[in-house]
Amino acid sequence: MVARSSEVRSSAVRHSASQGAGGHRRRGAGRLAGLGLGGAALLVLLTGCDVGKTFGGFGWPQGGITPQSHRMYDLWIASCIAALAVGVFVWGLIFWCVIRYRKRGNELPVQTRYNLPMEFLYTIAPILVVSVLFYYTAVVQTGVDKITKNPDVTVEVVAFKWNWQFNYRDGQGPDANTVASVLGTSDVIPVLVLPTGKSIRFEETSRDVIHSFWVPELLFKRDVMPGNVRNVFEVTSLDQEGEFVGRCAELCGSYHAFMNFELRVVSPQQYDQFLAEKKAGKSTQEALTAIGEAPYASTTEPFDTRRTKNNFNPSDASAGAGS
Ligand SMILES: [Cu+2]
Repeated sequence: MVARSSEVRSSAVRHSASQGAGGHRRRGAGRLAGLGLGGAALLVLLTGCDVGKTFGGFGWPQGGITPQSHRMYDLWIASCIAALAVGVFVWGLIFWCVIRYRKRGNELPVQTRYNLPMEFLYTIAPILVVSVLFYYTAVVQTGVDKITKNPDVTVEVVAFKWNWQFNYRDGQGPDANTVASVLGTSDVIPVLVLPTGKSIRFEETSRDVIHSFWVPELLFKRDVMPGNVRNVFEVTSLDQEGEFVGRCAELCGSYHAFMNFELRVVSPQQYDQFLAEKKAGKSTQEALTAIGEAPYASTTEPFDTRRTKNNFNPSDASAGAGS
């Protein structure tokens, strides 16, 4: 009891003695905070506008070909910079505290529990940070999910084990008609031909299990559901001509890994001609040749199904029956 009261007394004495140093300490904390923020600002300045490029996109894939992909990329980069700024500030505070308040003797240090401004700060600051991140995430996500009334092109994506069919439609929804179609087989990779500079709606449906339509350059994938579900998404434009590999991104069975297609982005004139050729009854390969494009996919190739009667025979009950 005696020891305790003397401890309290000595603490009180020290507390009053350190009042003068309090202002000094606050200035130190302010300087440190300023240093952290200044460091983050300097980092941005030194690396120029495209910070993402300097740091390899902070792990996010680069080279998106739609406005949506660029907005998602920018959100990611901004979030990383915000996270790093907060990180530098917090790490700075931790190291400053470790050094400034290291143990100097056996006396109890000044206790600062129930410091209201401090508790207010570390309650409000995280809420603010999360609110800002939430706001921009909601804005970008709403933009990515936006569906318009009259997209320039509507294509129905039909997935099945283990390939794709792309139906060019004359309208939106399940009641529209297919005017031309591209079908993948075990021997030929399906090529989805689409124009640059046009808004495109993808209406997805599956014939069997859940698949996922994924073109890495769209920085986007969406599940393709069986039944009456039509998963719909749109891109406001494709900004770059070229060949881009497409994949199934949902484990859908034995040959899931080989369920590839190719997205071929061409000029609007080439696209119109391609569609006209298809409507006239040409095959996809003939139509591609007619518009001066390579007839077959170049980003991926059909795989060997190895389904011969020797290694795939469902009637052979002894195989896998556990007998
Ligand atoms: Cu699949």
